[in-house]
Amino acid sequence: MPVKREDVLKDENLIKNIEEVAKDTALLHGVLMRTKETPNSPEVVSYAPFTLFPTPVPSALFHQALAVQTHFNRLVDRVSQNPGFLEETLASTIKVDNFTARLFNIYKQVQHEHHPQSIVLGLNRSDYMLDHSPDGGTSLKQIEINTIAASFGGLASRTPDVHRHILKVANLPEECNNVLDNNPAAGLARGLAKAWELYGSERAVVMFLVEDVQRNIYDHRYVENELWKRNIPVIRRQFEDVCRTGSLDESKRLFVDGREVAIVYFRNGYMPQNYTSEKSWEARLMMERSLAVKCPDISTHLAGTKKVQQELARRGVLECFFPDEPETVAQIRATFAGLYTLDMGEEGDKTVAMALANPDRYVLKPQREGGGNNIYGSEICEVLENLKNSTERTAYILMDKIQPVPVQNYLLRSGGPLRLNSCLSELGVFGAYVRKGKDMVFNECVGHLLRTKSSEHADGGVAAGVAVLDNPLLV
Ligand code: GSH
Repeated sequence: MPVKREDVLKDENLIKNIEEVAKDTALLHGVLMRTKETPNSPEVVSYAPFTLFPTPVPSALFHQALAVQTHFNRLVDRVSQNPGFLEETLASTIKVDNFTARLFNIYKQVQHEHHPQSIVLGLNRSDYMLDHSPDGGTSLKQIEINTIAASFGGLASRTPDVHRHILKVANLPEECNNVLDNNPAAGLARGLAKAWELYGSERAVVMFLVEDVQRNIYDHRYVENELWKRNIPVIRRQFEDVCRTGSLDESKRLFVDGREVAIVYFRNGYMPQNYTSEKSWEARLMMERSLAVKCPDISTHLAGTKKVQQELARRGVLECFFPDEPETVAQIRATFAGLYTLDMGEEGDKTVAMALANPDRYVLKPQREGGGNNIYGSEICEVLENLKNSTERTAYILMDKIQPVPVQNYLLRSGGPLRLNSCLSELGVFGAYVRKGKDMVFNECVGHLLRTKSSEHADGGVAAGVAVLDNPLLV
């Protein structure tokens, strides 16, 4: 008799056995994180948090997300190349949001300088949830697109084997075929390698710009080691190292610790608190001015703001970016949820009224990355009642709240108890592209990432300690 997933979930003895197998398997396959207590020591590691079982995802929606990714790559790139659009779109935001204003300031400073570098490298991740409408239909809706430090492509390359093994031990071997192979680490590295080759100096390094707390180092190492395999040298440095030892020569080549830097790969710099002093901002400006390829450059970083996301959803805007490609426009637009401006004026006033009348239908989003910043439910009313007549409301955008169907699963987290949870998942798709001058020389969808959290948490990813790694089980 075939075993059913629901029965396995309820079989306490089996689950206990699988729990231990699962943790060992994650360690054996290198699904690793450093611990909270010793984030900078390679002497103590644990498994990165993950689900005991992969989560069912409709195959058609999964493939829809993969298929639209190269279009999103081009969209992000085109937005980043459109100063008029960026300036107009972010005009209200930068008046009230200091972090976006500082990024924008760097953008303006370098805009009027001669651009030494014509190579652009984008590594992003477009995140989606599956929305269930009252009529029973399910659709793919974009939550956001991360254009800086899009993470977990390394660990996601190792989780499919873990879940396949667990499925066998759980007597569900036929489900193994529905967990796909996945290797974003290799794909992200292909993008980095392409940009490095175009930079054209064998000795020049790829510099991962990292935080001082390095719990997620193994995720980085998978990408890093793909580069070393190709004999591309990699260094890891922090803002502080760039401040202390960084310089530009007369051709604007960037040197850090005496090494020429071909690519700055930002795995830091996306939150205000990453800039611990004025010196960090000076370092960001210096890197931006340099001949090094920046991943992302400042305009691509800005293209990933929520305000840009909201403007892109406005009628007619996508058509401006893809004037002769109605199919592309339709594919992208199909993934957009309702997005609403909070700019001052009639339209923004309407958004406020709409949110106050039905707060549970929406999410209020500030211009922040890293998770845990969004506002939900009654808190939306508190914030908007306070800000509704002030320009400060323009620091936010409003978005329809996606309504996914919860799925039962166990979440494994080092040190935490095992509990059957009602869970929600978010599907991320990694994109990589390289442009040289006007030519897109590389544009790929390079893999996926499923993350799952207990449905009691409103938002927050793996790095924030809320979600855990997962795999889609295609159904
Ligand atoms: N600095 C860490 C790293 O580079 O590994 C974390 C970076 C981070 O939080 N990145 C965000 C992300 O992809 C995008 S800005 N988060 C996914 C998650 O935490 O689940």
